[in-house]
Amino acid sequence: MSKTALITGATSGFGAAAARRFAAAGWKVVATGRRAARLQPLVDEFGADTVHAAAFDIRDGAAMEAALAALPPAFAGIDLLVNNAGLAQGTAPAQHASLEDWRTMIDTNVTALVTLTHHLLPRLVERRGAIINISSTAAIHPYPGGNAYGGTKAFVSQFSLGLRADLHGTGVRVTTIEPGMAETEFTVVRTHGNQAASDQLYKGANPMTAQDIAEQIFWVANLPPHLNVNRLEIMPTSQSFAGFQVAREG
Ligand code: NDP
Ligand code: 8X3
Repeated sequence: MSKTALITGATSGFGAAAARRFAAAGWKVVATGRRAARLQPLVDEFGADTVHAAAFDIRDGAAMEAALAALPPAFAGIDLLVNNAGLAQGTAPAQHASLEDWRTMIDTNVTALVTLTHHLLPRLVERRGAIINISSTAAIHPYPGGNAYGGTKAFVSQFSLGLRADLHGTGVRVTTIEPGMAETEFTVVRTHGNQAASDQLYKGANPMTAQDIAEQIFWVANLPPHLNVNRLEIMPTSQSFAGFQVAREG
């Protein structure tokens, strides 16, 4: 019998590519995101028996509960939760950053992620399922302007390890994937719609693609049940580390 994956943020980027990857391999997929018009093509492509579209704002707790309650029976037994929906907003230094942007990131990347996880944990335990949380290199490697975004992703990485400890003995696997630079709609969203800035960032950088990350999610999910990848940090070869910065007097 085919397994079922619930993938958040399936309207774009990693989530859309992962939804396609799992559906093409015979998994049932619950695809979520706010933009319903982006989910419908997945249903059209793979069929309503394979993809169930659930359009809601993941920050809206009542809408999330309603979407879960409305899952058709064939999609209700979730084997894999891919917590992918998320965003960065802004690159300003903390002292100039927008509090609204910070709250949006925390509400989406942290609060919504733990809420959905809390709702689905009983089903995942029952089915000896798996959770894959999409964090970021920003969780581990700070950079100027990363402030609250890095903080949310540090939470995701540490929460994943904590879940792993608590789920000891249940057979439920938990992985956090920490990608570096990948070209999706991420930077357009981060810059509040500046496509030129996004194009400039990725120009000549040979960044990772959504498909690259979808392949890692699929690989982790399909490992034998006795193997658990705790953390997977992955970057494009073109990206690496810079040194500490020093502010000098005078
Ligand atoms: P995209 O902007 O292409 O996709 C983000 C997805 O998140 C969209 O499907 C969007 O759906 C969904 N989403 C955002 N806010 C909400 C919301 N309030 N309610 C429901 N869904 C929401 O970016 P990526 O694919 O790159 O990002 C996916 C994840 O990967 C994020 O968590 C991001 O932080 C992380 N990441 C990205 C990296 C990169 O370089 N691209 C690197 C490391 C991590 P919709 O707008 O339709 O609601
Ligand atoms: C996205 C990667 O380096 O822009 O999480 O923070 S980065």
